Amino acid sequence: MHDFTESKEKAVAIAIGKKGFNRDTAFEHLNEIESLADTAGAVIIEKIYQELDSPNKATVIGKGKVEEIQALIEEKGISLIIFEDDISPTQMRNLENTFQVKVVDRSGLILDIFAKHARSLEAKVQVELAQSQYLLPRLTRMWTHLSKQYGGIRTKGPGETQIETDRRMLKIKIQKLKEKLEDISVQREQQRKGRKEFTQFALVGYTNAGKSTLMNSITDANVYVEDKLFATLDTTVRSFNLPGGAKSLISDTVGFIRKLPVNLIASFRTTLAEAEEADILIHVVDVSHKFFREHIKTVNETLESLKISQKPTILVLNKVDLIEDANDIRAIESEFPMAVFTSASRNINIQKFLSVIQEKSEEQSKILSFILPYTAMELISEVYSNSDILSRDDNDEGICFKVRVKNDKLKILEHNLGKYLKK
Ligand SMILES: Nc1nc2c(ncn2[C@@H]2O[C@H](COP(=O)(O)OP(=O)(O)OP(=O)(O)O)[C@@H](O)[C@H]2O)c(=O)[nH]1
Ligand SMILES: [Mg+2]
Repeated sequence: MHDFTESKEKAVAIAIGKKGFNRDTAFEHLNEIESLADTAGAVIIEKIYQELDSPNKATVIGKGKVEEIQALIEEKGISLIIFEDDISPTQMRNLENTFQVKVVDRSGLILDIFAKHARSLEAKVQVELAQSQYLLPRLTRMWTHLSKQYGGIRTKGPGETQIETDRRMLKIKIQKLKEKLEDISVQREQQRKGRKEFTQFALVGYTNAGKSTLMNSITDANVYVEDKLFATLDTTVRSFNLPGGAKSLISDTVGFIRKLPVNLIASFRTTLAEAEEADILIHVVDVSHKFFREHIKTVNETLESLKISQKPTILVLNKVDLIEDANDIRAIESEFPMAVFTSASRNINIQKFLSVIQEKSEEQSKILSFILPYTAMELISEVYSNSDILSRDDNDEGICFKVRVKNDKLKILEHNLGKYLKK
């Protein structure tokens, strides 16, 4: 991948949209690219929006725009062109040949950021897999990074045989990375097994919404927080106590964004598995963002694609401290009557948030109290494997249990406990 980190590269961001597409939205998408570019280490000198009903097959933008950008490159010392959406490998190649500077598209840019932020082995393997898959059809470009790695591709004009060799090597690498990921996912699955007895919450949401800040405000996780996109790429799981005392688990993981590259979602499956396993999702939104409704929609669509949109979900409208007009808050309150408003960074409404998640968790499970005789070995072990023990008191009467049982296990456990249950 391109390395933007050495110095701030000057870049031009280009978006195209069909005639009549809302310009405001188009420029918001360009602003988002600007944040992504900033995170990657590039600075956008100019944002260009072109209305086009059908993108040019060879160069995406029209001939006139190509010339305009060419002039801009020379005049302002631009070294990078960023497309707001994805473009084809051929278009990328053509444009690089014309401009003689690097051209990246949305997926390429996001992959760069992920590569830069990956810390754990798991995140690194996942990013590398997604990058390799992205790279495969684009091997003929000036991939300086790859040339370092394989010692094969020169900056320009590699021979066909060399490209074929590289492609074969890349395919082998993809296979190896997939196997590695499979191993990691088996280990993760093992770790998760031990947690089934607790109510598990998973923070999900658009990148930069404040998920990690919220996690830190209720646990001692100390997850890395930054005003950059995709600060978090790993999953952190921590326990915390609900106001009623029940121990629960909360996980913080990678954030979502519009058009998250598909191969990234696919390879981040292991990390996202935490959200898949959760009992309750906590959808965190930066409500101060002008386009927060679009963010909610994107997150919902991503949850759908992960097949977890049906899970019980709590909507948290965060960064409420940044909304100045109380009327705006009231309007949003009536639009989202079920939501909790918080400021994770200023600790506003965190107690309320905790009591809402407690309520939701109680809807998902029930507390049972009963006394079992010491001889009921099988029942005792059944209780242990199917519930969260809140208290156990061994006395003359027998073993007094207070346990939390998740709804899916409730019927059978209640049936088996039968006469021992206090009515
Ligand atoms: N004003 C304000 N800023 C907040 C609030 N919550 C978080 N932030 C800031 O928003 C930025 C992003 O916060 P994070 O907690 O890193 O967001 P995230 O959702 O974990 O982001 P990614 O990990 O990048 O997906 C940081 O600069 C936080 O300090 C809030 O309630 N109010
Ligand atoms: Mg985070």
